[in-house]
Amino acid sequence: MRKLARFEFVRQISRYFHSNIKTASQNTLESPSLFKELNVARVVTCLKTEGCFLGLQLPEGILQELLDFAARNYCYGNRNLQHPLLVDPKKTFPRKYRLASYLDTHLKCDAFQRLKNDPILLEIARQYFKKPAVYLTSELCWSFPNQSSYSQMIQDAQVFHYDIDDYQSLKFFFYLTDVDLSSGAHICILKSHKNKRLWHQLIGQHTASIPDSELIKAYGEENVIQICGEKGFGFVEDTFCFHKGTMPTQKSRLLLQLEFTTNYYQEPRAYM
Ligand SMILES: O=C(O)CCC(=O)C(=O)O
Ligand SMILES: [Fe+2]
Repeated sequence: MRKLARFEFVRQISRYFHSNIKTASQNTLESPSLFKELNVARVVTCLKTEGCFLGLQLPEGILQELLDFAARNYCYGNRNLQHPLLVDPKKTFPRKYRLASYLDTHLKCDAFQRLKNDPILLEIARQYFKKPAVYLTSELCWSFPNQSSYSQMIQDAQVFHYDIDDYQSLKFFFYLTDVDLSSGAHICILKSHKNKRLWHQLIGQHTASIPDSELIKAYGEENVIQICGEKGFGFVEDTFCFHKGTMPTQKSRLLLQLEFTTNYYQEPRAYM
């Protein structure tokens, strides 16, 4: 799939085929949405034109539940099971790791399950894909102020890249800590989900090794947005947009991301 999905014309053609959702954990549980205020058509239009929509908001109760979960459960330094650590979101400070992921443990958190099955989030994805959406993967992860080499930045998704996890995919991101420019703002190059340079389609995920400055030049400085927001703030992005995280310099960031696609894959690429 990855070899093909990097090409825009292949993704266009794939829209006419049925999805392979037989094995997917597609959820049709009809619970009330946490995002009743959201205008789905507006979100979908924005995703089509800009590749990104800013303005999701977690209800306070769900945010608190996720933060409690994060405080009470182990996360794993640099995603290594040998390095369990407890991080209290109220007292975060620089750590010896660059990041710490809850790996799959957050799947047992009820608040996470509500998000994963949220009918409005699924509807946004369905209308955007023009096909049923399936949950593919997710991650709850800290990033800490630290030093990072260039190859670690590539590994940690802190250089511009695009994710090829299916022919169509959307990621919902939620900040669980306050995020400003010094605490891990996510950066997106709007409109870069379409009309990519042929070379950038050809080399696919290897675009991550192109210097950020070159990609900014190619897709326009005016399209680069640095996304800040208080805890509970969220946004949704077409993963074919060039995007990246940034390493915090002051305060740690806790981020939840959920990915929806049109096809299900047994072992999705969880990380870069
Ligand atoms: O950390 C971020 O803000 C971006 C993460 C990302 O792009 C990814 O996991 O693919
Ligand atoms: Fe990414």
